[in-house]
Amino acid sequence: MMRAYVALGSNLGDSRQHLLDAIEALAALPQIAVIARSRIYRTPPWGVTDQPDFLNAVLALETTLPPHDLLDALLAIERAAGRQRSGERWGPRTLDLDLLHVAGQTINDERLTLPHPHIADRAFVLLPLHDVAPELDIPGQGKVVELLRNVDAQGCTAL
Ligand code: A4P
Ligand code: MG
Repeated sequence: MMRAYVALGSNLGDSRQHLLDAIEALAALPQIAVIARSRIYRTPPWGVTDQPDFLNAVLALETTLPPHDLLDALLAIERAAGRQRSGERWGPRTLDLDLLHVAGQTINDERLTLPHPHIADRAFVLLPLHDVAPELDIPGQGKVVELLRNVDAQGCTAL
């Protein structure tokens, strides 16, 4: 069993429902147990700012799936939610599922980077991650509670 953290985001359609459906879809997989769920946050768009606010959340999972198989499961759930890849980086999406951290592993290949490289820059990731794992150490970045002190979380509100 490995502990994994997954970030959920949506800013198209019924975003809250997309997040809840994704949590249900993950929990329904026999190789995955959902251990903890953050609050859902409304967050201003980061990166490309000319798009609707996002809803973001984080899940803690226990899983027997190796990291690449877990990524495949996340991508399948995104597709089922009608995710269209427009090609625009950081653009709007019905559902985005990012793998943040898997048992402290470091991976860098063409399909998967672990830990997720941008955790330290993003209040929309750190706030919900802090709900479920404040003491978690992100290899190469730092402890969640400390990283959160160094980002601007103004404008992010828990639903
Ligand atoms: N990939 C590599 N590593 C990972 C990983 N750790 N987790 C690969 C997930 N995927 C990983 O993803 C492209 C490929 O990345 C995947 O096929 C996988 O093989 P994608 O979802 O198509 O690309 P993307 O999400 O559009 O690009 P990017 O740069 O990852 O966008 P982000 O970082 O997800 O940012 N503002 C707020 N407030 N809240 C948000 O949730 N999200 C974004 C998107 C921008 N601004 C936001 C939010
Ligand atoms: Mg993504």
